[in-house]
Amino acid sequence: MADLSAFPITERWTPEDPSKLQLFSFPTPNGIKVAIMLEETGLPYEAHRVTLSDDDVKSDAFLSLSPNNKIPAIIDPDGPDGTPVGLFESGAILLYLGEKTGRFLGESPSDRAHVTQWLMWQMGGLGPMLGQLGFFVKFAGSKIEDPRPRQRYVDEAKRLLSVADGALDGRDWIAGPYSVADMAIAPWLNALDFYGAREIVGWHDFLNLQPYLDRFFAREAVQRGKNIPPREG
Ligand SMILES: N[C@@H](CCC(=O)N[C@@H](CS)C(=O)NCC(=O)O)C(=O)O
Repeated sequence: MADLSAFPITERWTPEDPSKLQLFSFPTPNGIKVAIMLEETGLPYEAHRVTLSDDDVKSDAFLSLSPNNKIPAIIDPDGPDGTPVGLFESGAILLYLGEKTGRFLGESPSDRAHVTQWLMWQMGGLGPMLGQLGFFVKFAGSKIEDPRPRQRYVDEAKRLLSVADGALDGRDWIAGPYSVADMAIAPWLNALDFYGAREIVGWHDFLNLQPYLDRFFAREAVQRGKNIPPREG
């Protein structure tokens, strides 16, 4: 039986079976990427709900694994050198799980380079920009009277959507084969609905995006992973 006692987070979010991979997360776009990958690969895991409240993400227990105070984070009891490994940052976790299982990183070296490219595009562009758009459209930023910050993110979101729309022209998945890049990008595109921002970014002008989301959410593993861990309970 694996011993995870070296990870202080396990004192608060306690593994039932420490031989399984431990996921610490919440069902946001960044969180569900990892749950979807775990469901797609079939790796045995346990999910622990870490809410976005300071009591959770800024607790000493959580910071001991994720010093950036953000979900998701994992502990893999069966790390690459045979000892447990802890990781935060969803993109790094997706690459790690892809390498561990040999899946969803692309078949050829060229595919893999493109999968990495699109994953980085999501991590450095789509996620942060749409997150800011959400702040200015749905959350506290919507009370700011100066229209310029909001417009800046509306314009940037439109630009990014046009990039994704172009890449999806004539193909089902963003980098060729279905990959971790899709698991990272599609949940963020879907977040525009949650933000109530589809109209202002002209979602329906991008003809390839809704069919892409429909394909993504038709996958059984995505249907399961999108609610892991459950928001309440
Ligand atoms: N770059 C990080 C971003 C993660 C992130 O932004 N997580 C949000 C939820 S989607 C969070 O934990 N927010 C809590 C906080 O900022 O206090 C990743 O991809 O893992």
